[in-house]
Parts: sequence; structure tokens; C-alpha cells
Amino acid sequence: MAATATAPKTRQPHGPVTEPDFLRVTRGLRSWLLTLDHKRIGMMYLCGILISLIIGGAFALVVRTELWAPGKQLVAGDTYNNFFTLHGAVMVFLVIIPGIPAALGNIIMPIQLGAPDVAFPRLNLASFYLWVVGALLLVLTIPFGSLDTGWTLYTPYSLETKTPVLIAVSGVFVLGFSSIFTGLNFLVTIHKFRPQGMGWFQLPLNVWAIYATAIMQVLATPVLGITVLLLAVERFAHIGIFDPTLGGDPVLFQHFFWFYSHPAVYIMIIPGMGVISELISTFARKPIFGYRFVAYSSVSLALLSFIVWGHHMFVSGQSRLANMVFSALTFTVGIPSAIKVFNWVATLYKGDIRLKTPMIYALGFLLLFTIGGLTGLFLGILSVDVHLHDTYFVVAHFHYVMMGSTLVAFLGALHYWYPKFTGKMYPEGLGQICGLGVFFGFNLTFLPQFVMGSRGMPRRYWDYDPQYQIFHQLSTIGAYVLGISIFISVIYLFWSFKYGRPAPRNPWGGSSLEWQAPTPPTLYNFEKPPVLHELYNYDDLVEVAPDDWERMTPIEDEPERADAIARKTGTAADHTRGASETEKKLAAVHAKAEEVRSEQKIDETSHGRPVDPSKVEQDIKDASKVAGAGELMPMATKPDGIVEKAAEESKPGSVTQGWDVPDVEGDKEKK
Ligand code: HEM
Ligand SMILES: [Cu+2]
Repeated sequence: MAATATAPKTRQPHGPVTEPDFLRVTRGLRSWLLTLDHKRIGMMYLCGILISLIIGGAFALVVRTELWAPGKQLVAGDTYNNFFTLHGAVMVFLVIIPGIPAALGNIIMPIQLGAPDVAFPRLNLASFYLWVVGALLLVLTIPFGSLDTGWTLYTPYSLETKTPVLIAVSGVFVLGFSSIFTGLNFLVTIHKFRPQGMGWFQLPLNVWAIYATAIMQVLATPVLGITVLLLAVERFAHIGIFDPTLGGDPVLFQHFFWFYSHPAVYIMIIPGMGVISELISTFARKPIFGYRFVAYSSVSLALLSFIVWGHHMFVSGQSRLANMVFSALTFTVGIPSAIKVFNWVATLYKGDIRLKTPMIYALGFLLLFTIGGLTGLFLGILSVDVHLHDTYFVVAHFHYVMMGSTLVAFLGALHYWYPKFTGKMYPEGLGQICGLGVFFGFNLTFLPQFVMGSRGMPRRYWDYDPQYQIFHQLSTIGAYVLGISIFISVIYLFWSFKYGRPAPRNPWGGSSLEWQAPTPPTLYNFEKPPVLHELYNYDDLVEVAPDDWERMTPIEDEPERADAIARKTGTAADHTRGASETEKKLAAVHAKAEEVRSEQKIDETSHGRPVDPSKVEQDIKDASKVAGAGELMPMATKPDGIVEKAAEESKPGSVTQGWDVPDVEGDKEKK
């Protein structure tokens, strides 16, 4: 590292951006509503999610205000039930589950892959409209008397209540399909749209996390669909599956529900963990410690999350043996979770830490997730859970993980990538203040809930014993601090979209491919195929002006260049420590590719690319054959006349061309 830090470097030129960006390439409401561009679809999700967040937040403030003192403050008991149910349903199904993957994942993940779009742009748009339909159905429950079952819809009450359960479960059913289609789309995109040379272990950890999430979305969500369908059928046709008076079993509903909803909590948290890895690495200017462990732990969390659902039913009359097995299995989830936390802390160690707004959220996440995860382990202990089940302790636990972790990660990610997709900077000082407001407000809201829960305050109660009042009041004050901080953030994010100062290409010195795309990106994200650099390597990134980072390339004389190559190969090998043979061969291919690249002359007009990219691609293919590493993904290439086509495509009903993905020999053989 030291050798290259002193070597003279030259700015890697990007060249002027010649195409209009995706926000400007076409105009008008229709061009947005019928768009097939993943960034626009992601931004529409984002608007919907932020609006839902404000609505869900307002419901929460009603609940907290009611709890300021024992007895009636604002709303009566029945209305209180409506408010906490709607709050939970909106936050879970409309905000937290789609928050990172569908909104930010959609906008950023394809760019991180160097891809022009997701694999199925039309399916992507369909998923968005399914989300809209599902959201509207949930809203429609309000004029029909509002739901009062809690977001968990437990039987037998959900079979008896006069409130509009059918409308609500139709909404949940439709939202489930939105989630499944998004998952499918991302799985195929990650498998098929990686550029040439980007193997699985060169994927940014955010992409790994989205991949693990997508597996769960595809495997678990159908169970939710079936569960709510059965609930609906039971309600109107009385088939006797959940209704005890007809010989059904109400606890069966809980099993079905948690078979989805426990993995769902990982559908919420894993994407958060993915962005945290990106944020911590970028703002500590260090490669992530134990990349492979962090990547694998996402996948192992995804798999483990399928076998612990019974921990929600320790006191529902489950057999003792089942209780013991589920309790033991619950503890295994702590292992991959802890691996991540330790690796993030190790990444921070001796890092060059920069406390920008996204990093404030990332550091907050570390603390809040640790508390949330550890209290989950307390709840996993059988004897402890008998005491704590259905108390405010559980409420505090899941808010630490859902809100303290996932929502905080979402806000961090939103600030991190905001300049990239809007082309504008948000007000940094205000961002930092609101970030701290979220952190302190959050803790003030939920720490007292651990205390009152452990003292026996039950959840979902409208009235309470005066001994709990002080905890409720602290919690309500915290909720207002939290609510105001988030509200101000949402306001300045919308405001900056119009009035913010223009953002540079790479404001944080990020190393992944999205920072090579123009800001805001063009319709197909890149004007030229991006250059693959070593993942999470910040050595060549220099802050040329405040919040404006450029990659520098050492090019002057032979020894330095050799050093750079050696360093790259050295670290590439490091990256694949403990790797399979194929991975080692791949590393060799990358080393070769790097050598080939640096032997090409780089001149001003080539945008930092070697003069003849086709030759390099051929060389990489040859090298991969020599190394026997099997086929590499071909880099998707952009058709000519892209701007004219874009205008053509935005007309409703026309066909998107996408980038042509050249056939490689391996592909042909398979067919
Ligand atoms: C780190 C490992 C975790 C463990 C060991 C764990 C364990 C538990 C246990 C045992 C319960 C049942 C408590 C009871 O009902 O008495 C529970 C409830 C819950 N947990 Fe976790 N949890 C973990 C992480 C998470 C995460 C990451 C999320 C969400 C992002 C989450 C969300 C929830 C929710 C929503 C509930 C209760 C829902 C309800 O009853 O309404 N948990 N957790
Ligand atoms: Cu669970």
C-alpha cells in the first residue's frame, strides 16, 4: 500500500457525458408510469415507501400519544386496536419488506453489477403495480371499518372479527406476489448479468445480500400467500381448518404464518446488512474484513431462518420436544449474525473513518442491531420467554431489529446513494443532525420498553397500571423526536431533488461500479462498459475536491506499474484465501486480465479504458481458457443509437431492446 501511495498518479479520465441522464431522457408522467427503467421503477417504489412511512409513522404517534397516561387520552380502545394494527401492517408489508430490495435494490443493484437493467424489466414494472394494488387494498380497509387483528392476523379472532379481514388479506396476497416477482427478477439478474470477469466473490456484499434475500422471497412468500388464502376461505366457506368450533386448529395458522414471517424478518434485515457492509467499508476506507464470511453468513442466515419459526409458539401449546428443538435452533441464528457484527467492527478497526450522514446511520445500526439480536437470544431461552412473551420486551426486541436496524440501514443507504440517482446532494449538516435525532429518539422510545416489558407490561393494551407510566412517557417523547427527525429527512430529501447542489460522480469515494456511472446514470447506466477494479480497494481513490473522489492510476514507469500489478494480484490471491480450485483459477484470470489492461496504452480519449477493448475481452477469454476456469459472463454491450431508441421505447407499448448479450461458446453448448 505504501509503495503506491507515494507513486505519482494520473487522474483516470471519464470523458464528457454525451447522453442525457435517465431523469431527462424522456419527460412527462406517462414516461414514468410506463417506464421499464429499473431506476425509475425503483424511484416510484421509493416515493410510495416514503409516503407509507409517513402514514405508518403518524399511526404510531397516535398509539404513543394515547399511551401517555392510563385511561383514554386520544382514542377509545377499539380505535386504538385499529391504529396499532394499521401501523404494523403498513410498516411491515409496505415499508420494511420492500424498502431496501425493491426500492434501493432496484435502483442500485443492476448498476453495481455493471448491468444495463434487471433481467425482466416488464416483470419489474408489474411488481411495482402489484405493490400499488396491495397498498391500496390495505388503505381500503380504513373506510370499511379498519382492521383490528394486529398485523399477525392470528386465528381464531381473525375469523370472528367484523372488521374487513378479507380486504386486508387480499392486499397481503397481492403484495406477496410483488415480492416473489422482485426476488425472481433479482436472482436471474445476478446470475446472468454480471459482467465478464466479475465472479461470485467479486460481487459487492450488497449484491450478495440481495441475492440471499431473493432466495427467501421466492421460497418463503408463497407460504404467506397460501396461509392468507386459507384464512380467507375459512372465513367465507368455513372449511374447518383453523376454526376450532369446526374441528380446525388455530395454532396451525401460527405455524403457517411464522413459517413465512420468520424468514420474512430476514427478508427485512439481510438487505440492511448488505448496505451496512458497503457503508462501513467506504467510510472506513478499508476492504471489508472477512469478505467471504460476510457473504456466506448472509446465505446461511437465509437458510437457518427457515427452521426456527417455532420460537414464536413456545407458549401456544407446542410440545416440549418441539420447544426444545426450536429453542436450540434459534441460537444458531446468532452465529452468522455475530460473524457479521465482528467483521464490521474489525473493518472499522484502524480505519480512516469519515462521519458522513450514511456512516452515522451505519454506526447506529451496529449498536442497535447488536441489542436487537442479543435480546432475540434472551427470548429464545424457553424459561425466559414464558415470562416475556407478549410483553413490551418483545415489542422492543423487534423494533430494535426492524426499525433500529433495517429502517436505519435503509435511511443510511438512501443518503449514500441519493446523490447517484438524483444527481443532487442533500444538506449534509441537516442530515447528520437528523441521523443523530433518529438514533437518540429511537433509543429513548424503545429502551424503556425493555424495562416495562420485563416488569410485565403486556403488549397491545390500551390501558395500563400507573407503575408503567414513566416508561410510557419516556417512550412517547422519544417517539416524537424520532418522528420529527424522520419527517425532516423526508422533507429535505424531496426538497434537494429540485434544489440541491449538483452531485459529483463519486461523492464518497466508493469503489464499486455504480460510482463509475455518470451522475445521474444514463438510461442504460453506463456510457462505456465500466472498468472492473479490485473490490473494496480504496488505494487509488483520491479526494480531488471536497466530496469529489477520482480514481488515480499509477502509470509513469515500469517498476511502479509492476508493483501495482503485483499488489493487485497479491490482494486478489488474498481475496481467494481458502478458495476452491476454480476460484484460484479465476483469480489468476483476473491477474492476467489486469496485466493485459495495464499493458494497453491508456489515452485521454479512451475514458480510462484500454485503447482496444475488444482485444482485451478476447485476451480475457483466452486467459480463462488457459486457466481452465470455465466460461466467464460476457459483458453486456449497448446497441448503437441508444438515445433515439430510448425515446422510441418510452412510447407506451413499444419493446425495449436492452443490451445485446453476446452468445459465448459455453452457452451454445448448453442449448
Ligand atoms: C438475531 C437473531 C434473532 C433472534 C434469536 C430472535 C428471536 C426471537 C424470538 C425468540 C421471538 C419470539 C418472542 C415471543 O414472541 O415471545 C422473536 C420475536 C420477533 N422477532 Fe426476533 N429474533 C432475531 C432477530 C430478528 C430480526 C432481525 C427481526 C426483524 C428484522 C426480528 C423480528 C421479530 C418480530 C417481528 C418478532 C415478534 C412479532 C410479533 O409477535 O408480533 N427478529 N424474535
Ligand atoms: Cu422469529
